[in-house]
Amino acid sequence: MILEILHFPDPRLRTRAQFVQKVDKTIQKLVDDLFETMYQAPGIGLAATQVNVHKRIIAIDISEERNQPVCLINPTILTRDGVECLEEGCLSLPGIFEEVQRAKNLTVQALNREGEAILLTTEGLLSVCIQHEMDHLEGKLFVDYLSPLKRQRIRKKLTKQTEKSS
Ligand code: GNR
Ligand code: NI
Repeated sequence: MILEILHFPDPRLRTRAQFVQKVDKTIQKLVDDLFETMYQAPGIGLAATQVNVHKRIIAIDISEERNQPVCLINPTILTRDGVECLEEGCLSLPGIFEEVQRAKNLTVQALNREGEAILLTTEGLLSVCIQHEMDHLEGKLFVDYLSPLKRQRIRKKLTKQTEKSS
């Protein structure tokens, strides 16, 4: 099922997500819907927060072939190292692309779609994407790293777009 993606400055994007207590059928269905929504958008990641579900669940696939899904439930960053500066986009900020500085190397602990504990070592784009998605779970967006002036410009641009389409 394709889910509707919230757009900045929707205040619901500022919600802090809750930990998943048990990875059951309902959670797995949500994971599948997140991937379906992410692939059709198309995006390389999607956090449950973006579809107004405030649970700590992330879907990622940075592969060209779109065949390497990474599902992270209750993710925690154990170690971070190095610096990566990439231009980021966000499905909740259509048409906005800005450079953000993040850690380059991570070790991340999470549960997978089966509810099993996994440990990931990541670098580059995958690390950036994980940090971007984990920010969503905290109600944070990449525009929060920009200057207030830049953020205000983006807010105006996106508010105008919404007015036009409604
Ligand atoms: O599709 C996406 N592309 C992207 C590019 C650089 C850094 C992060 C991302 S994530 C984004 C999809 C999205 O909004 N995820 O929350
Ligand atoms: Ni995003």
